[in-house]
Order: sequence, then C-alpha cells, then structure tokens
Amino acid sequence: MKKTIKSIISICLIGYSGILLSQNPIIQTNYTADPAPMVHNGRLYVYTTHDEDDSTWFTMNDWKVYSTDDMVNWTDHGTILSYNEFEWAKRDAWAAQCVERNGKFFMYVPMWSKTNNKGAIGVAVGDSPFGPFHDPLGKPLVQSEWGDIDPTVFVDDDGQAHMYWGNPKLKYVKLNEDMISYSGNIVEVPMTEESFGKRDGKPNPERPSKYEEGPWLYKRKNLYYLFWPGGPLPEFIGYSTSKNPQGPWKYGGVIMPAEGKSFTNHPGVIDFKGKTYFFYHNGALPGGSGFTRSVSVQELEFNKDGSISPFAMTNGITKAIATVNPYSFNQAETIAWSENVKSYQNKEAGVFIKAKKSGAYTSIKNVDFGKKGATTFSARVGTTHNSEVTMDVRLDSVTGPIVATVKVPLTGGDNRWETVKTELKEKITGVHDVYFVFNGKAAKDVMFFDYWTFLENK
Ligand code: FUB
Repeated sequence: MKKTIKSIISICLIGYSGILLSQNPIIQTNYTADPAPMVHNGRLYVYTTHDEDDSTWFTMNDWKVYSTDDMVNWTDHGTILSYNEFEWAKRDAWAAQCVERNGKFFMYVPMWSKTNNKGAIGVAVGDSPFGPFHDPLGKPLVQSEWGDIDPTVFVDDDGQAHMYWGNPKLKYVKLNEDMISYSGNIVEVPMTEESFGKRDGKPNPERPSKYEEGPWLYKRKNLYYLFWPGGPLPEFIGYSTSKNPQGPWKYGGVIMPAEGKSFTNHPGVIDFKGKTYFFYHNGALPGGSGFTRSVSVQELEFNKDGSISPFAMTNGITKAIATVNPYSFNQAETIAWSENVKSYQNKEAGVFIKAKKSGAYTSIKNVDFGKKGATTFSARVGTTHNSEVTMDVRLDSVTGPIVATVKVPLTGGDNRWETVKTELKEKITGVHDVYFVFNGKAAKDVMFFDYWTFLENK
C-alpha cells in the first residue's frame, strides 16, 4: 500500500522526537546576550547585545532585535542601532533596553564615552521597534563618576518612568515624560544585606552585597521586582522586591543559580499573552563562552505570596502558542531552530541567511497548511557556486519526508537573487514543522535564502 506523507511523518516523529525538544538558545544565527524584552501590538520583541564571533572580550558594536508571536519561531530584524550613531561614543555597545511611550521607541544604551574616557548611558529615539534610531541629545543622558552600564527603564501605571542601572553601584533616577531627560539627583541605592543579600566569600568593599550589575525592573500585582545578576562570579540571578518603585528593597533570594558556560548572566522579564517569561543568557551555542553568549527564555512562575523559587536553565518553550501561515511571505530568518546557519543583512534583501556548510538547516514550528493544503513552493534564493546546490523542504524533522526540492540558481552574489518555484510531490494539509535543508559541494557559504511561501490549493 502506498505510504501517505502523514504515515511517514508519524514514523519520523517517533524516531527523531529528541531533536524537537530543545528551543534554547532562541537565536542560533549570531551570538547574542543581555536580553531586553518588550511587547508591542501583540508581538514580543527581544533586544539583545551582540557578541562578535570568536570574541575573547566584550567586543560589542551594535544591538539587534528579534520578535515572535508564538514563543518558538523568532524573526531576526537585524542590527537596529550601533554605537556609531552616537558622536560621543567610541565602543562597548553593552546591555540596553527599549521602551515605548506615546508611539515613540526609546533605546537606553550604555557605551564608552570618547569625550572623557568612561562609561555613560545614552538614549536613542525611533518611530518603530526597529528604528531607525537617532541620538536626540548629542551627549549622554546620564554619566556619574563610574560604572554607568546596564540601564533598565520602567513606565509605571501613573506615567512616572523610573531608570535603574550600574555596576558595582546601583543607581536610580526619575525620567521626565519626554523620556530623554531626568529630574532630581542621581540616587545611589544603599547596598545593604537586607536589600541585596549577604555576599559569599571574601569581603569586597566595592561590592558589599550580592548585587553585581544588570538590573531589570518589573511590576506584578502592585509589587515591584528588581532582578539582578549577583556575585561573586560566576553570576547567578537574584531578586529583591518593594512596594515602592524607589525601594527600600527586600532581598528575595537566588532564582537562577550560576550555570551554563558564561560567567555573566542578565535577566529580562515580561508578561505576554497571559504568561510571564524570563529571558537570560549563557554560553550554550557551539563555540559559546563568557564572550560568545546566547539568549534563552523560559516561563517564570510565582508562588502564591509573590515569591519566586529557584529554577535551573531548561530546554525552553517547546509548544507554540500560535501557528505560522505558510501562504504569506515568510522570512527565511524566522527560525525555530537551525544549525550551521548565519544571518546577514544588506540593502537588496534586508535580513537574510546563509548556509555555512552542506546539511545546514533551519526549521519553523507549527505551520498550518489548513484543509485545502499546499501544492506549490517558492523561495527567493541564490548561490555563488557553479556546482549543484539544492534546498530540500522536509516535514516534521530534518530527516523527514522531502516534499519539494529546489535547484538553487547561480546568482553570483548575495546582492543578486532569484525566485524559484516547484510543484510539491504531494499535497500538504494540516499542521507541520517545516525544515529547509541546504545541500551543495561547496566547503562554505553554500547558498543564501531570503524568503519563502507556499501556494494554496484552489
Ligand atoms: O554584555 C556586556 C556586559 O556583560 C553587560 O553590560 C553586563 O550586564 C554583562 O552581561
């Protein structure tokens, strides 16, 4: 009896169910760190810093943003801001946060100031989550005597915006409604044992409590939470709570003990579609370390009294909370999981991906082909190789049934693209994970891929 695609898929799913289980780190196409989530118009955005490949220090030049509406497929929107945008800055594009207010998007970014050779926090403004962002001040928003990194900004229900930041000190100001100026003096938060816990190990006068850096301010049921990486190194994530956004803070304990091949960690907490999510980073990707980090996410659960019990790093969120429409134009850089793929951007394609070796692949979870089903597949692709390069479309696993194969044309550069089309071997209906597997003899940069779509059966 002829095997249907459905029965082949069930066999493959049993054989390869292990592969489907991991979703962390959520970005595999670049090293990312210092996640800062933001919700806008029903989509979750995560702003990240960017560790350069092969870094042996915090060599960081720009900030990126990724987004999702289903918690498993993440779209790469590329680099949205660099320290070069700030005339007064010369390096260290470190942990940032983007906040929306009155239709404007404000990026709070720490950098090294070339004017006086120390850290400072700048602000850039844009009209969309992706910018373009510009520096409205032409100078830092805040600069104190030392340690001005890692800003977190929170706009409270009464409209007051609060900003915390700093390493080794924790500092605070009230931002004005324009979000690019502040009122009053910079306040140094007292680093007491009651607020931030008793530091383990040798006494450290510079760091009298567990607090290290990277604060994140969050509010739940009228209780304010400050999440922060704690020390001594390697960092764990701890938290403190207060009934007032300016403190005094009460130490709550360790929530994420140190683990995961990076001596830093960095929290970002957000509510999205009825759940609370906790973002952090570690060194879990191949080649990962304290200077080549990657962002992960998992659900955050609260006890009835609002406290948080410690938890370990997990495989992440494996169940999508929405489906993907295969009949719209889908970006190749929307990815649930990938191996040996990097993302790039240029003016011809925006953000796109490159397969770095034969057998590289991307996957997209929970694609709903509906009852009528798909008959045709098309994709915008290209290669610089004369030898045969193909892209297989497989269902439900990287070795699942091939429903289409496209021959990738020699376009001669990632500034030149062609759209290729092919009939499917069999109609696809229902919900599937889709895998794009890239094949070719070339030792590197096998092919590049911009977007894809299926045509629906009439
Ligand atoms: O990413 C550079 C620095 O490492 C951040 O500013 C800190 O929070 C730590 O993650």
